[in-house]
Amino acid sequence: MTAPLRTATRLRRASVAALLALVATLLVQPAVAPIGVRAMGPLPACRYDDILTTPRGYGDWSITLVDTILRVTKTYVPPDLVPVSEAGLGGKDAVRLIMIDDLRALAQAAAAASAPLGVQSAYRSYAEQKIVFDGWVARLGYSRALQVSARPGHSEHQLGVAVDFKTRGSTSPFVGDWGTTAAGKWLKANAWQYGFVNSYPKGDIALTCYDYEPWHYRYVGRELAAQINASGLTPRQYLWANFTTTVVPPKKAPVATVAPVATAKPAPGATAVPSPSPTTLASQVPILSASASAVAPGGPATQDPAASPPIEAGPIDPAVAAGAQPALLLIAAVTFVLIIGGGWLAARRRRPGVGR
Ligand code: DAL
Repeated sequence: MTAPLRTATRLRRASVAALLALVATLLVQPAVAPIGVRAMGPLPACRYDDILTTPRGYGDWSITLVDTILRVTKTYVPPDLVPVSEAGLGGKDAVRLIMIDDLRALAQAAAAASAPLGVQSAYRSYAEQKIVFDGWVARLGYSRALQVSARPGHSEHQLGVAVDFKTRGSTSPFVGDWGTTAAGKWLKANAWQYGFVNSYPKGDIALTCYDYEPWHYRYVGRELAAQINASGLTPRQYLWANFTTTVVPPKKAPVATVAPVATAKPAPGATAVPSPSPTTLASQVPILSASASAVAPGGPATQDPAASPPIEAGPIDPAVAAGAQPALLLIAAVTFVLIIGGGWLAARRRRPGVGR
């Protein structure tokens, strides 16, 4: 075999090998995020940060995610707040107009099922949430307050779509396990049909980052509530996986610490947030690492996602999927060059008078 012919044969073999490598790479590479899912990576593990959430327009009321990391601005005040009395419920609390009809339907259905509802607390401004949170800090200390109350800017109550329910005529849902009362049980089973989802279900503190709150429901509309209910995910997981576009760095920047407020007195508004359960955070978060479950006394905890597996078993990190692209392009380019080069050399050899 002449030298050019040997070269052409080698090139052809190399082409086939490269092609096989390309196919193998395509088969083993992680799937890109499914269509319709736009998660910005795995659900961030519980920690305390102050990152502006996106989306957060007033029209995005159903999909805006606030949690212990993500927040809205101080000036976020929904433009269409109306008293809950417009839904036939007592009290002066307000909610957004967009949910009034479903709130009324919910209340009527609950009453018809001998589980009459009242409202403990609904919309809270940034300033009101600060009073409430500071009240809990004074009462329980900063670390424990973080588990029962959102810092200002981080509460679903500021979105105007959250309602803390109670049993109509009772003083508070915070004594004992309100989830076992007639109203609590009825809501758990039926609220989604009216567009409401429980934000902080029992046993899910590792996912929600807050204590169990059987009274705290968030309105997302009937369609989305049905989807969240069917998914079996917490609202935080579902919104993060499907709608949130905020980029959350793996770790909190060291300068973003929120100073504890140790001297504030419990305010009247403090009754609007849950009474803490004696259960400790650590005892409720078996799937979090020790670093995640320990909230440092007097200050917010940070959790290193690298030290514990991500909570969300869901969408692939687009960055991971994107990382495979340059390698694939390189393999494809090499394959292309080898095939063309091999063909050219073979043709050249066959042509009379060209080479030997
Ligand atoms: N109690 C909930 C977490 C809030 O303050 O919004």
